[in-house]
Amino acid sequence: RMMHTKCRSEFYPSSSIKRLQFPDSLVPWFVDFSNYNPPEYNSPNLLNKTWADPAINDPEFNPKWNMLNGKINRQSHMGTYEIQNGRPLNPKGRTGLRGRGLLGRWGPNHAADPIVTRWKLRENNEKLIDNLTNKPILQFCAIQRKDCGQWALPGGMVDPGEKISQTLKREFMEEALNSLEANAEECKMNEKMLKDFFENGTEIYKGYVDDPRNTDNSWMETVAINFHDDNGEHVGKFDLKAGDDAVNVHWMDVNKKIDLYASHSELLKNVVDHLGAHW
Ligand code: RP5
Ligand code: MG
Ligand code: MG
Repeated sequence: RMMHTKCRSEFYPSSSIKRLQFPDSLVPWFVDFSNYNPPEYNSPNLLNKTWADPAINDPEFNPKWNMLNGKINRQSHMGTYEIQNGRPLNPKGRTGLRGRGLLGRWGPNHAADPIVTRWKLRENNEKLIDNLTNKPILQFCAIQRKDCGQWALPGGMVDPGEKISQTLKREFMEEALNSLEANAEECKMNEKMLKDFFENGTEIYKGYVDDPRNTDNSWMETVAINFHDDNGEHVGKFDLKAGDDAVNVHWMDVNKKIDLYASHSELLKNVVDHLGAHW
């Protein structure tokens, strides 16, 4: 169950809430676990936030599960999810915690992750080759998350009605170029430079993310797209600057030892296979 472990860790992030612990064999909903009675957590900070759903028992809340609900996408990349007692069920199984925790949406919470890569170069601009694997070393644009301090992709939530291509560019600009604090002129310049680059991406993954914030009733999903600067003449030359929910940003060497937030290391492994890079 590679893709369903971080969301079962004992301590729920940014809280003192503990998840119910149980053996892997009891994760699937179809396996009988009749006395399963996990705690419930709903972050009080979500109430009355325009970007979040109301409480599940709010009489005004009439979500259309498994559908495009106005501008809110309540469809899952994983197929149809089940509804039990009026609540969506995590398609990967039990997590030991009920409620929506820190997540804004009941059911799927849609994100997009830009995987921006370049080759690691020697001083003479030749690709740096790993001695053992004989393969070129890839670097990706990594950010350090403010919420947990872990290194991650500069991804973020898809706003209602927003195109994924827009989310990818916007989040990259916010978290890796600090566009929220840049002046209008700098923003325009960055946007112009990124326009063509972000046009040619390769879809790497679409689906469930093993995010530590997931619960039995709310979970993260993403679309991860690789944007590769093959000659390092484009975004590979950018001056990165952390912003918004990122506290640090840098070009990180990619190999099997990288330990990233949620399922982000697995996403990078897919890029490595795709580009024939060192791992
Ligand atoms: C992860 O959370 C996704 O892969 C994406 O990177 C991120 C989106 O959440 P925020 O960065 O907006 O918190 O599951
Ligand atoms: Mg963001
Ligand atoms: Mg983010």
